[in-house]
Amino acid sequence: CLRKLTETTTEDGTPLLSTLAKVKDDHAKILERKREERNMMECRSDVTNDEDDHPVYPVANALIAFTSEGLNAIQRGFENGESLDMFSVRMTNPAFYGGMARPGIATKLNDPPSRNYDGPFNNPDIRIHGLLKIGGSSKKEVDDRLKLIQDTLEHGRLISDVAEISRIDGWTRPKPNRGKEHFGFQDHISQPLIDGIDDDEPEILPFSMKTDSSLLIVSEKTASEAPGRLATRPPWMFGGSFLVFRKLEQDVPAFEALTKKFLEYSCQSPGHMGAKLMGRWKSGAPIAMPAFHTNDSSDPKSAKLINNFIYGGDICPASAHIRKTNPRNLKQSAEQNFPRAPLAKIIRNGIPYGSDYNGDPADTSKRGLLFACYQSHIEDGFEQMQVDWANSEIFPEADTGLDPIIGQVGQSASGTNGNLDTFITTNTTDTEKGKNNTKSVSFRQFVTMRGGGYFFVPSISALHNDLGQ
Ligand code: N7H
Repeated sequence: CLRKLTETTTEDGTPLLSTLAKVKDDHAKILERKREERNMMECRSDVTNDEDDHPVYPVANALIAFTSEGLNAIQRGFENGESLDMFSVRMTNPAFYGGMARPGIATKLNDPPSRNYDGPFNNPDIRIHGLLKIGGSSKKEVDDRLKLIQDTLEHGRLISDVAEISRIDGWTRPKPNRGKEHFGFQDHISQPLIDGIDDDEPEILPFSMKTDSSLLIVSEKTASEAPGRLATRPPWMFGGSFLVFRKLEQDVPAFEALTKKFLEYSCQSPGHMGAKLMGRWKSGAPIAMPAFHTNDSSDPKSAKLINNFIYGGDICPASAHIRKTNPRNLKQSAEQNFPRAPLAKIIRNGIPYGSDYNGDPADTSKRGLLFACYQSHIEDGFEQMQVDWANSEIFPEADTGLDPIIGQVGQSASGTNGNLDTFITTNTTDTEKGKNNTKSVSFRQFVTMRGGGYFFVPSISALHNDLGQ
């Protein structure tokens, strides 16, 4: 049935499943294909315009990913003696194999107990084998694509006991907050630039963000550098990537209540306090750039163009979310203390869920971010960022404090989040350097994990040749 899925095409002839490009592909070909796709989109006649008069292309894309339990289930179904070499998968990818709740890591992630997750993650009887991730220009496109996939699966009678697909919907927020997450910040600005693939996008080239593709896509190059020493990654994994999915609930009133206390923290406005916590103003303008030390940029469209900066003074606190998760230019001492830091590269692609907060503190409906990120080693990527950086008060140096946005301190037995302690700097000019300008901030953690998992997204050819026996 997996083979059927990879062979199925949509009406316009594009493959049903699109996944990350195979790393061994000729990079020139990938670039050429990107250009062709762009041209094709520009020539399409079936486009409508949105309220801002931007073209809306009726497109959808999908990927399929598996947990280690899912891969084991596929292996058990093989009838011809073929093997996915699950021993090597396990030895070389312990984080993926053991999962997000494995002993040893759960306490470091500080995730809440699974009984406090949302369904289906709170049901210990549900064994999650895989994930279909479908993106589209409208709900209709997504529904149609899902139906096509379900029909293919049913028709193939292969996963006949897929009892139920548990569905989680996310969507871009309505105007004027399109492109922003629930706290109100422009998202999807900064991503690593993949060597050989993003070379034609110099205008957004940030210093120190060029990334070897092998940190994002499993390749022959890193097969033997994997954490387990007794094995190498089986070749069918090459060209695939590990997907970390987390449903992260955001307490918007709590975030807003904290930023309204801006005077206590020597900030100039709630927006300024938010920028100190995030490292960017809501428009996306980085507070570390001189033009935005005290002012927001009003044009979110320029956010990508102003991603080319490094951290110098203390205007952007070292704890700020974007500085914690991508410190860009670490001091030599920090590089020595955190030698694996250069390997922490992820491609993020999350989407908000839940309705917009209507400003009424009595609004108790749930909302947040369906966080997704890709990497070639979960230990070096997501786990290093969450455990060693965001949850640590000493990254990149002593007295930095936790990441105020995603730092996790754990929950009490009754399900109440603990207090998160961090520091922000109060400087507004680069001349006021030094630790005298820091204020400690303590508040109840306002982002809460509500479930998720570790998945492997195989390449199209692996789906076709190796998994779809
Ligand atoms: Fe973050 N937010 O919307 O408030 N994140 N993030 N993130 N994040 C970033 O640069 C946010 C989360 C990274 O290169 C921006 O695209 C929220 C996790 C990284 O300068 C904003 C949640 C992890 C970057 C947010 C959340 C990361 C980044 C600025 C959870 C990894 C790039 C926009 C609810 C463990 C930094 C942008 C760089 C940027 C938000 C989660 C990582 C606005 C609300 C779990 C690497």
